Amino acid sequence: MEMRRLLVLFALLSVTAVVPVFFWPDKKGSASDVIVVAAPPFNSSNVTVVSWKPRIFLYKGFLSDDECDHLVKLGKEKMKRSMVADNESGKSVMSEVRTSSGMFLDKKQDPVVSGIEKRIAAWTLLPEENAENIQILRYEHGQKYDPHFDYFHDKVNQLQGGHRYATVLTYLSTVEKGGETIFPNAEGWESQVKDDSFSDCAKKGLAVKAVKGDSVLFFNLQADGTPDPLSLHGSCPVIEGEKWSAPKWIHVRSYDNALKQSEECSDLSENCAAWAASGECDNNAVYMIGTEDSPGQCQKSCNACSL
Ligand SMILES: O=C(O)CCC(=O)C(=O)O
Repeated sequence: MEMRRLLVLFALLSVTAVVPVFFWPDKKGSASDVIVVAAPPFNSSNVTVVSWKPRIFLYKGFLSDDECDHLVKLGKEKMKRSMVADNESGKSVMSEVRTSSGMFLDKKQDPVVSGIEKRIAAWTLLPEENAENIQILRYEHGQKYDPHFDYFHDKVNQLQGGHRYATVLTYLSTVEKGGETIFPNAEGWESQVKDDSFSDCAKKGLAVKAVKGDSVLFFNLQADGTPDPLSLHGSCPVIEGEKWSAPKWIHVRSYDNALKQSEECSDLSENCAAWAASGECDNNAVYMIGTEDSPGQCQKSCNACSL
C-alpha cells in the first residue's frame, strides 16, 4: 500500500468514532485500488424524534462523507429518469409528479453498501431481507417529488413483501437552498420555526433539510399495520445546489423471498418437501401455499406455483 494511503488509514484510526472499511473492488484489484472508507459506528444517541404523528426520526451523521461520496460514485453513471407506481396497475410510469433521476444498487454490492445495509437494520430493528435495494436519487435545479405515500395503492406491488412499512432516507449531499423533505400532514407542523434558509415549499409542512450524511427514518404504516395518511411526504424543488439522496424502503415481510418466488417458483424452507409429503399442503394451506396477497413458504412442493 502506498505511503499516502497508509497515512489516510492512520488518520482514520486516530479518530475514535470512525471505523475504516477497506477492500479490493475485484479479484484483479491491486493495492492502488484499495478503497478506504470511514464508516461511523451505529450510535443511537445521534437520533432525535422529529414527530410522533407520523413517526419520524432524524439520525445526524448516519453516513460518513466517504460513504456518501462512494454511493454517489456508484450511482452517477447509471441515472435514469425516476418513475412512480401507477395506482391501478402498479406498473412503473413516468410522471411530472417526480422529476428526479435515479437507479438501484445491488444488495451487498460491495463491503461499503453491505455495511450501510447492516447499520440500517440495526437502527430500524427490521430485517435486511425485508428491504429493497438502496436507491440513489439525484435532483437537479427545480427537480422535486410532489407529496405522495410510500405505501401502495395497488395490489400488485403489495405481493412483494406487503406494504413499504418504513422508509430510511439518507442525504448524500447538502443542498444550499430547497430540496427539503416535507411532511405536509404531520401533526403540529405549523409550530416548526423556520427562518429564511427554508424554501417556500418547506414552509407548507414539517420540513427536514438535506444535510450530507444525515438520515431520516419514517413509518408509512401505523402500529396496527394500516396505512398512515400522516406519512404523506415529498421532496421540495432544489433551488440552489444539487440533491443526492438514498431511500431504502423496508417492507412488512421478506422482500427477498418474494422476489425469489416471483423469479422462479421455489420453496422457502428446506423442510417443504417433507411437510408436503405429510399432507401439510392441505392441512396448513395458508402457511404452505399462501394467498393471492401473500405467497406461502412451500409453493413448489405443493405444486402451487401458478397461484
Ligand atoms: O428525496 C426526498 O427527500 C424524498 C424522496 C421520496 O420521497 C421517495 O423517494 O419516496
